[in-house]
Amino acid sequence: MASTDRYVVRAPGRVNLIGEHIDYCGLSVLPMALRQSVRIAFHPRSDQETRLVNRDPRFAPSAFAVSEGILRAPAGDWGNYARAAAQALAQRFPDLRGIDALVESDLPIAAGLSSSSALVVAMALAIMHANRVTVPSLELMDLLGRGERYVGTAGGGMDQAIILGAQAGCASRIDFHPLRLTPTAVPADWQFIVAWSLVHAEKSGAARQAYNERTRQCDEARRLVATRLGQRQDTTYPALLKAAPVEELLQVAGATLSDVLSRRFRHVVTEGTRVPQAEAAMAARDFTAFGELLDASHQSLRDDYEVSHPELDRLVGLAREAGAAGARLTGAGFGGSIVALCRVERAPEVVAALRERFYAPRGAADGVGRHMFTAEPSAGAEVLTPGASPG
Ligand code: NG1
Repeated sequence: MASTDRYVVRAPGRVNLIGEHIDYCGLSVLPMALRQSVRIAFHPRSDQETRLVNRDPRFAPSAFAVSEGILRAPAGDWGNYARAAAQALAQRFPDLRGIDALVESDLPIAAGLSSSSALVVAMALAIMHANRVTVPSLELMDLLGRGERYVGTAGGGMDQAIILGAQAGCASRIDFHPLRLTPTAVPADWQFIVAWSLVHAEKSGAARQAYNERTRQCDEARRLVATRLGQRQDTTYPALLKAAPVEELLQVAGATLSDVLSRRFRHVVTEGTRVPQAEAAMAARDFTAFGELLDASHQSLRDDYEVSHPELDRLVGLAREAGAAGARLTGAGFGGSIVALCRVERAPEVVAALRERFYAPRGAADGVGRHMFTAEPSAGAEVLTPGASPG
């Protein structure tokens, strides 16, 4: 059934530098793509069947037919991310053929680094390539952002956008409605370090419920504040931030919302203002200002948004003590990873301190290269030369 043509597609993971839990509020974010990626070697088939084998033995082979209504595998099954991509494309193009695919990845799983969206994007590019169909880049980001909700998470569109649209050497501000990416070069003497807390943030389990609950809370807070301000109920967060100064919005929120909703709202609007400040600090190479914004973001995520974890707080504290200019949890939280900023020449010291003070006491010093790495701002997803090895 499979043709003999063999292709390889690569989709990177991402680290979000700042702008956490606000993409689904329509506010801008500032991520960059990583060197670590999901790679799929594939053959086009002549029928709709799709067969996936993962080099990682934790993930059992998975098969389905590409169609507009693909039945889900049980929650938590990795094959659902491939199904999400296939279904999103099938809803747009009739009669797509499937692929035989070998999947491999050097991205830590459930670590807040978007291994799942990287799989969605890689799979979509593979199916598109096999069928010789194309979708303009911004449209594809949007299609896959919505498509990934197939797995049951009410996610925003940051991950698919940066995975497809990243530029090497740059972080990108992503604006939504309309979707737009604006790159800023990461200064050559800045080093972002990513460190995993050793706590999995399982998006198929409790973390998904907590994530979806945050999206509902933000929405409710937004409607109530808009109404109180005499605005339409469907006024967006970006529109609210244009309509009134942050201090006034926070005052109104304090007087209108429950304590919890008021704190969720405060995270969203303050984080929304930190993103353009961080982008400007990066463009101006203002290392100290960028570090302070990372710290403020972490505090807000920990105290107001309540998505941190004691192990993330510990890593952030240790990174700061070791000389990082700032550090914060990155991704959805509830476990996962932190990102810390330091000068390139200080990076070995910070890495050594985290190894000794975080990983060694937890018996994880040996695998430290898999748990912690220096982040290289990398290019977005691509189909590699035919016949190239996935490795
Ligand atoms: P991760 O870290 O991959 O679970 C999730 C969402 C993002 C964004 C962040 C929090 C998906 C696919 N990704 O990312 O859209 O909301 O949380 O900033 O749902």
